[in-house]
Amino acid sequence: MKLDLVIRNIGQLLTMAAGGPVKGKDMNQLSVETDMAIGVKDGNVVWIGKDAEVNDLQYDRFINANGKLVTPGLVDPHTHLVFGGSREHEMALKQQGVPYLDILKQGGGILSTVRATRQATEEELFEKGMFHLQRMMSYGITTVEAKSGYGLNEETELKQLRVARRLNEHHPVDVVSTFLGAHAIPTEYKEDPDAFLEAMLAMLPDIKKQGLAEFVDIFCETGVFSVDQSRAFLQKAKEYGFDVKIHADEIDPLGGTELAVELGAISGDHLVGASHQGIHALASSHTIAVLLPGTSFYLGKESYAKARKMIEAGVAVALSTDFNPGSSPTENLQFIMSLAALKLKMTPEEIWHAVTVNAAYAINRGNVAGQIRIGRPADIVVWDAPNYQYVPYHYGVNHVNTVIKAGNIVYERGEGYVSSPVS
Ligand code: IZC
Ligand code: ZN
Repeated sequence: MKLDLVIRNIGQLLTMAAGGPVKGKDMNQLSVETDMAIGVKDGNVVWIGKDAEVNDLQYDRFINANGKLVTPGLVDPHTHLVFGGSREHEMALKQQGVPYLDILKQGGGILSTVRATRQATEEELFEKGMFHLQRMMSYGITTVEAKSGYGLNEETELKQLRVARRLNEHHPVDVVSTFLGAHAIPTEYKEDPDAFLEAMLAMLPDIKKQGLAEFVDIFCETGVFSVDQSRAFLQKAKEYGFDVKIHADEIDPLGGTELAVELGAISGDHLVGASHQGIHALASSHTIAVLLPGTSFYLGKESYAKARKMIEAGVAVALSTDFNPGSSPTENLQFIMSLAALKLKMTPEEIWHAVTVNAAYAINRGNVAGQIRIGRPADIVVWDAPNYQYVPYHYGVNHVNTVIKAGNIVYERGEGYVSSPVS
């Protein structure tokens, strides 16, 4: 059999192979193979072995990993990818100490992005989405979740979801869609949030029929939606056949973590204010904790999610950028890996589980993404890093050399880049 592609001379290979989400202390157990090679055919991984054995293989093309690190493509399981405009004008307010939720209460924040997204054409949103997606891919992301939630009416929510679908079709990165119609209370429903939630629920049969979203999410937060509203809303979403996610305990600890477990959510996201009970409930559930330290960092908060406590309790933790124009405007998941090390005190071993296998399970892609395995799509990153610890350590810059998606080379470091010497 002649292979399409072989990646040779891999100094450290992390396959992240696992039979399911990796929980608690197991997240610190990382299998590292040295002097390896990977063979790809028809988009899938078909061979993994020692580099010395490659001489027996036939192949069309090869990539020399130069003795460096190779991992699965990264998975970003929580982003607000499709939106109009940007919010740099809010930076001054933030510097003056105006809290995120106050900006929202004054009609800014999410509502400012809602106005821009309603005004934007579908084509404009698509072009902008492509731009951000391309940048994500350059940082090593090969699968991403994308939420709606900047329409808050039927017309614009559907527009956002259609854009996400088109992005999935036209860009190599896989885009997995979530309906977040319950992201904020739009001005026109200010006096009657329950009627707004009814209107968002009424969209679900059509979204299901058109296959426009796999998950339904809600922003459970002070001044947005309460725990009771979130419970009723997500229960209905489940009845319509959706898996559910929840923005829980991000800014104020309301008990959203417990609600995520109670509902059997595929993930509970943020969890900064998760209670002791909430953390233990998570540990004995199938719900994955998606932590987004970029938002604590960007909003200048003292408190971060208690990742150590979660991992010690036995929770499966994933990490994400939360890419959005308000609380985390960055596509750089590698920077989030550094924040996870510095602020969440996660080990490099835990961090790699959190951005690959666990992140894939958090968006129901555990069987196709987040692991390098025979018979699975070849979603692979060749890094310009001598070892896996190096990526979270050397912060704020891009360590990607080559990105391979479903066997195709989709991103290579541009000309003028000087590769670091092998240490
Ligand atoms: O646009 O501010 N937290 N939703 C909940 C966000 C942040 C996105 C935004
Ligand atoms: Zn979010």
